[in-house]
Amino acid sequence: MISSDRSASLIAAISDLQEETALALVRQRLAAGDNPLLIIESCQEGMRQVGLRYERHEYYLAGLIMAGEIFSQVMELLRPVVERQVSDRTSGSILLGTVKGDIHDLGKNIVNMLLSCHHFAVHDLGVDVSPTTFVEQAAQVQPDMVGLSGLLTSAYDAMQETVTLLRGHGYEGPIIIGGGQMSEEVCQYVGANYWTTDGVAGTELCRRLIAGTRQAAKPI
Ligand code: B12
Repeated sequence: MISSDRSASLIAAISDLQEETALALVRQRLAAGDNPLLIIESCQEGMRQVGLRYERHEYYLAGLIMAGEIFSQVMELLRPVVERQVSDRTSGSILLGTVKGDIHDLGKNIVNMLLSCHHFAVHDLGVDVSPTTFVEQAAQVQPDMVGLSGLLTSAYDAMQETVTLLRGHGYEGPIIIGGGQMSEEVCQYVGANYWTTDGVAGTELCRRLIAGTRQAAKPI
């Protein structure tokens, strides 16, 4: 199978919630030497399709849960490969969390993994994190940057509240928002500095910020 066919099959397997097929395809792609970051990309597209099928009422909550479980298992397969392949010594620290009211964490966990591989100290506060907790932890950890994750439309307000509180308490570092529905418009509404819908690009941005090259990075 050529690479684009493997990618299409994996997207379809996730979209159809075919767990065994999806895992077999990931193993095949890894065995064929495919870049694990491209495998993550296919999985993300598969998850996006699950979301669309949920919107069309083809799937219900159970479908979202199942998709989440498949994705978690795929990540178990990919994590050691990503960890082996990334070998640079960038260092910096980030305070990361999914904002209040939102419990989606698969994307955030990918970003955690990618940044950890680049030797960032990642202080992951988990999910449904209140603005106050972000502020308390920022004061304690003194991170180089803050990353807010959120997938729900309702997360925009929680993000805005978090940014406002962080700034009000004197946090001056960059604030990056990430999640499938982020955009320039959302970024402006929230008052964040950067936005991304892609974990690999987001990781690259964090590395650039640490390297001090804060050139125009929106959109990334
Ligand atoms: C799986 C899933 C779930 C799982 C989540 C499991 C988990 N442990 O995360 C469960 C079942 C819990 C769930 C619950 C719900 N979900 Co849901 N879910 C999804 C689904 C299908 C996939 C999300 C996902 O994991 N994608 C894959 C990851 C890798 O992508 P990602 O999160 O975007 O992350 C990438 C980038 O955005 C970026 N990134 C993410 N965060 C950050 C942060 C930083 C700092 C950086 C740099 C980068 C970055 O890096 C990642 C890698 O590239 C989406 C569909 C979609 N289009 O996203 C719906 C979706 C997000 N869910 C939706 C809904 C409605 C719900 C529920 C309200 C359903 C319900 N009736 O209860 C609840 C809400 C619960 C809550 N309070 O949060 C809607 C949201 C609609 C909206 N506009 O608000 C979506 C869009 C589905 C849809 N199309 O309708 N869901």
